[in-house]
Amino acid sequence: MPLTKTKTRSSRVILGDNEYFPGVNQIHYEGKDSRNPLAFKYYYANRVVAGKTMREHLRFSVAYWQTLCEAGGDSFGCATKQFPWTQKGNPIQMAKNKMDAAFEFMTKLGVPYYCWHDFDLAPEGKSVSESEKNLATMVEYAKQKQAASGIKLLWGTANCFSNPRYMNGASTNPDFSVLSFAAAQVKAALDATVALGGKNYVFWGGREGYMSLLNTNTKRELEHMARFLQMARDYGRSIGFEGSFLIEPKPMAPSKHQYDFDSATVIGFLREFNLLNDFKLNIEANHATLASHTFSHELQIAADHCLLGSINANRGDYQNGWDTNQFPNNIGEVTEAMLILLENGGIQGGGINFNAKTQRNSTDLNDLFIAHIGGMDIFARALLVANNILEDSDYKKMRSDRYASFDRGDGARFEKGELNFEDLRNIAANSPEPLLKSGKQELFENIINQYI
Ligand code: XUL
Repeated sequence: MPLTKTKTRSSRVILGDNEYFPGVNQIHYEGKDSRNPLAFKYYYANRVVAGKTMREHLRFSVAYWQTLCEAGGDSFGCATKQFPWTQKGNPIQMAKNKMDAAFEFMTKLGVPYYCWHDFDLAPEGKSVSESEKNLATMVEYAKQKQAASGIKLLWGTANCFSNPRYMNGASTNPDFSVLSFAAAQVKAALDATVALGGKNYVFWGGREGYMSLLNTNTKRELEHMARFLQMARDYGRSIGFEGSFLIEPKPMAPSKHQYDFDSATVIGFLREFNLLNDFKLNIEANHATLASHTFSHELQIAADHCLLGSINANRGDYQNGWDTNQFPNNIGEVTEAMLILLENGGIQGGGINFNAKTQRNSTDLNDLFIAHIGGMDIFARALLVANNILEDSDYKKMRSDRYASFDRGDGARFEKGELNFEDLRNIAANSPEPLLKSGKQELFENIINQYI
């Protein structure tokens, strides 16, 4: 719902008492020749590509913690951004101001979804009950904002990593009482997700791992994590949550080793503990880099198992070994990602959530818009390029031709399970030496470049 200059009732609910971005109007598509930094060059929500609108393909989401809470502080210096919604005052009033700013921002940007951690929305209380009460208050406020703006909740999650009690883990903590506090938090966050019609619920295991193997019983910790997830799943289903539970792989940071290391590790874990029916994966580009994988590798492994639930869009820095959470801007990388999405029928129930922050020295309020516009444009452009590659080039055929020997004869019998190991030996013994067949890697790379 675009915000209007003459305030309608809906505009008033979205904006609250203050307008936080008065210099920014509704962001529109102006095309690739536009010089306006506050306009889309490629993202045109209603443009139809491969049978669906861009809005339906991309399902963009704003990450509350990165956009509204991340003020530029790092371990060498305090915050650099003076957000007008984070001045000192009554904590609930401050949370409401932040939510006013969030819905104004998201409405002007034109994104259909948002995501939060429990304590991004509401201040953490001094007890479990006080935290629950604060969250419930903010959920009621969010309900009105969602209804007035049409913006929906893509996923909720609980921050079970910032509070000092979680320094040795949450569900994997060796102290049972800490595990019970994590459960209380996840229960309240699930209640809030259901109350706000959330499509998914995310588990990112920030401190579910270890700092030193010497003091860690990995077997017990992994079994505790699995039991915790099964109980959370059962509770979620009992209160009517019908969406997917998502695990977000990440190999390290803040822990030295995190159990949800990468897609393949998480899939093995879900299979071992019988969670595959309810859980999918939330793949983040920067986490893939930290695992020494590409973004597209992580997406492909998840898609191969029909577990590609959602995406955290961002990028890391190839020289730094930590999470820089920059906005995506690498057209080659994002095109490869979109190829995987298009070939696998899209994201299953999730969306593209900008888990990315404007950097420490980007201190203008409108930098938040510029960063998101860039992220949305790069995905929109990559969608167009990837669709052209699939519809117009030899890319798909070249790849399937490499496997043609499995489409007929003994290769097809092998795939159907009709040969035994001795049969394979006899086939080899009666065949000439296989010809060397080029993998054509550079040609594949050239095709991507040609269509960009
Ligand atoms: C941390 C991270 C989190 C999760 C949600 O690296 O990506 O923001 O997305 O807890």
